[in-house]
Amino acid sequence: KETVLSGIRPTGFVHLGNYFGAMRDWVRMQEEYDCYICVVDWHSLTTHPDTKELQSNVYRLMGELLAVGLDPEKCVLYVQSDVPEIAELYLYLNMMAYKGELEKTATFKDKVRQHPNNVNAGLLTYPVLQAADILIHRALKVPVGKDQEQHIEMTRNFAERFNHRYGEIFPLPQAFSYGGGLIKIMSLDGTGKMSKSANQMATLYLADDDELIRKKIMKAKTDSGPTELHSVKPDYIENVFGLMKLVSSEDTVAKFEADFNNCVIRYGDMKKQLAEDMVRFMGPIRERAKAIENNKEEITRVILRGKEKARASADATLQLVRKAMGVNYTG
Ligand code: AQP
Repeated sequence: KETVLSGIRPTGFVHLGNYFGAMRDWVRMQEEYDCYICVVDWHSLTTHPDTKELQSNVYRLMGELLAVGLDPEKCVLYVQSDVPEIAELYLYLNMMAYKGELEKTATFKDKVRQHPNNVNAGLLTYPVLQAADILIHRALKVPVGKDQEQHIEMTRNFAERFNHRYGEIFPLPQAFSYGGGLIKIMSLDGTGKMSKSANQMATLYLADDDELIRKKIMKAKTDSGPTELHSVKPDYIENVFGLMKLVSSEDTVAKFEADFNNCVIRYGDMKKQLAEDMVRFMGPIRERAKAIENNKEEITRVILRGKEKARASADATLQLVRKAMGVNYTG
């Protein structure tokens, strides 16, 4: 079986972008691959240095991962800081990464804009730590959203440089999505990707109650409709259709597509329909998450179990790495 690695930051509530961009594929992949799914708490420190809510975020996120269908019997579900081997590999990989390429990374530039007073070295080397997350299990496939594509390409570059210098230790991983193309869900206000700490009224969180889901969808950005037959949809309209394709029936989507093409679409009606289909889709996940979240002992058991398995895999890779580099002095 091929090895798969993916991660998510415990920086807030899980949203639809996380779900459709990544988590949905994780649930399917655990049936076919050796999956490692990691709550990447070290990554969250790059932008969220206040750790007051870290523990509750990690527990809630673990609960949400279980609620969407990840099964600790089928995949290794663990927390990044439980696996110190990742930090050692990160150190070695830092020598394979160049300052210039790190500074050019799109996500780094975004984060500098968002957090101008905290441009720390961890933020700059974020793609290196992510490469360590992936390479520590010698993973081949990385199911992620579109925003992560460049990071996976950087991981391949670091791995290739390492292999070239010290020997073929790492397979070269690829970003993966069952649909082929990687997914990007936009924020409902049409400004950039949906993300945990963006405009909360424009982000659909898995924890939102039914009324809030309806309210947010009814506020989603639209316009007065097309004026020419078969026109090209603006991004924010494409996004509403995109969400509909994910949760509504094919007939429903086809009806609104036809209305759009014939310039008779009523976005109010479309959003009402989307809201109802979304409520039907998200409600059961939210209720499962609520039930699991309160079972702290169960989540602790899952974390401890994941730690043991993830460390065994990480240690095996690190032995190979140290041997290849010649940093093992006592055999
Ligand atoms: N909008 C999105 N569309 C598709 N996929 C997405 N992902 C995130 N947003 C979208 C995918 O979710 C996985 C976890 O990524 P993350 O923890 O970095 O999620 P985030 O919401 O972007 O969280 P941040 O970085 O914590 O948000 P901010 O910066 O607002 O604080 C990844 O596979 C990602 O591709």
